[in-house]
Amino acid sequence: MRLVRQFVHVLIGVSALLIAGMSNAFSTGAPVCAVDTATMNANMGVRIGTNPMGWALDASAVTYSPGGSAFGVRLTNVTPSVQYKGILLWATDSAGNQVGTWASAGGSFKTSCNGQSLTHTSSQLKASPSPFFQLSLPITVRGAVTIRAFVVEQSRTTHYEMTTTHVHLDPVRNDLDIDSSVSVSRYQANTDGLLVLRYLIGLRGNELTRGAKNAAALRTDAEIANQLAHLLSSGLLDIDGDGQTRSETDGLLILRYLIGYRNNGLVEGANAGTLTPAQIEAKIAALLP
Ligand SMILES: [Ca+2]
Ligand SMILES: [Ca+2]
Repeated sequence: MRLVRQFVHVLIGVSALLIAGMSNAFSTGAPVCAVDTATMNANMGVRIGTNPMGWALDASAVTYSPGGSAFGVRLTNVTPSVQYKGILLWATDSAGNQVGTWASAGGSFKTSCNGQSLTHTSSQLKASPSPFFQLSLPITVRGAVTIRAFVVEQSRTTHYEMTTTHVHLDPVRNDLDIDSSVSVSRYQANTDGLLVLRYLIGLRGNELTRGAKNAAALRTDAEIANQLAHLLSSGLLDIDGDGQTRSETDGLLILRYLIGYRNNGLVEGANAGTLTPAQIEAKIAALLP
């Protein structure tokens, strides 16, 4: 796995529950959305050791990004010749709620439970490693996420669990929902606009965010600063296109726009470049998807 470092450290526990010795997996996929060890023990035999067969869940990164790119997870075995019949894969948040949506992997696999689980389509033997199964997590997910897998193996009777530490990376986006209030008054002058203006003035820490976050804001103060740093470094806040990003022009343009100013009322005294009011409006509108 690649090491990735960002703000908030959380734990993604990766648990793999392995059953072997079954004569059959459910031939058309697991009939449940999730399963626990006790149920597995009761139905398929008590495990006989700790990871005796070398199975592991391999993640595409040590971070996950709520609202961002899909998080890849695949099933691997230290012995490539070991095959498996069935799999049930799902994710839970820190409260134990099943979260996220799996992308259909096609072929031998399908999603179930409205996309919240992924399972096999037949009990034919499948080679290791599996494809990378892609999990998308909504932006409302915060904190620890546990990816769990239940695998029906080719032979033997055993299952095991394991955990590994990951890093939560809140995704930056090319938009002006600075506090990530999402659907609740997503773009606001007195929160997002004020945050941009304060940041460009040079305020940081509590001075940046105090009183400027929507009650529904999902981003932490550190994540807000990271979002603003992203917009600044990518040049997206140079609204008037003069090659600089300044509070008294670009910051003011954004604040005015979010208040509702348009045309000459928007740009008067705040345009250091050569763009027309319409072009400036278009640049801001592009940051309000
Ligand atoms: Ca917002
Ligand atoms: Ca500028």
